[in-house]
Amino acid sequence: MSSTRKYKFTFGPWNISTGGDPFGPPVRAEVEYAAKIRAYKKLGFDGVQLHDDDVVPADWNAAETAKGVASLKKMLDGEGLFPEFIAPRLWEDPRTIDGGYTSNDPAHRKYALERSKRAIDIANMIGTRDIVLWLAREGTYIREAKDPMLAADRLLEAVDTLLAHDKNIRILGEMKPNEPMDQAYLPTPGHFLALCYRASDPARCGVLIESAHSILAGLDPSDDMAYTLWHKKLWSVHLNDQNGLKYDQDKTFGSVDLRRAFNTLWVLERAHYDGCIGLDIKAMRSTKQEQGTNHLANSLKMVHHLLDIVRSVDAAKVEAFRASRDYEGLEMYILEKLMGK
Ligand code: XLS
Ligand code: MG
Repeated sequence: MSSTRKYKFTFGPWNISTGGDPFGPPVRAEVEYAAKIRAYKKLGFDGVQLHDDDVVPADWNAAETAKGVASLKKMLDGEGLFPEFIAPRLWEDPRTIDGGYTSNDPAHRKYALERSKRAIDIANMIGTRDIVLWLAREGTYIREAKDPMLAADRLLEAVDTLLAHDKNIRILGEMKPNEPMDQAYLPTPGHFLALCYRASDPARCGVLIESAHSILAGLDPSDDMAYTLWHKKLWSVHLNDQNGLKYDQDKTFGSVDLRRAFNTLWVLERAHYDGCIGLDIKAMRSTKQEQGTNHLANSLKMVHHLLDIVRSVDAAKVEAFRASRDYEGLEMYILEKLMGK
């Protein structure tokens, strides 16, 4: 069955990067912020994902913040771009060394909450209701460092505090099992979903799933997404790819496992997923300056190519293969589709 569903595509300014990694310095010059914003439409994207400090520096006062937000909003409006979400960056400040909401230091927990509330205020000013929590440092290097049940209390308390700060916002947990922590708390979408149902307003608590994060947890992104869709709580996705259980690679969508990427889009398309499709992709460190956005263009191209394949799959044929338990036949049907045969 063919379809003409239109998706909204987004990425974050951090996806155009200088290529520095833990083992070496930057290899590309920093692209000026305004130039990054101007690149979106040309690359075929509709919206921008933002950390709080991608909008304004975290230490600006209220007046500076309001002015800074207004100026970025003007820039986005001028380009016809929408802001998809604001994510408080709770992993770079010295006060988040031991985590934000689950830090053992009460002053640091307070900082994390205050900074998150400020992220909500920024979201309101810039015009989005979605707050993404990537809980980067909420976890431990050694299990004895924190009380894991108290940590769950604190995470729930944080979500409730944010939901109470603004009655309109939605919280989207973006879970990742490890890196930078050895073990993260709430390591998978399923864990965060369970917490949502205990939140003060479950209807405003949902999930953003990033393919690489599911793969790092040994899970299949399409099944993670399908289960979350079943809960009506898949509110955003970050499509990318990942070569096994290593560091988070954020590779071009479909570049490692074409069939896994196909399955991801098959699930989204068939479930009439209506959230944004974010492409959280990193350029290879070896990429030259003038090719510094090709990973984004290529990933978007991969989404469109795979959507064409998804839309060419004959649902009746699939059902017939299923009914006759001919999974060998079904597999070959899908493989040939992927090979354009
Ligand atoms: C890191 C995350 C980050 C989020 C937003 O792994 O994917 O980029 O999408 O904080
Ligand atoms: Mg992400």
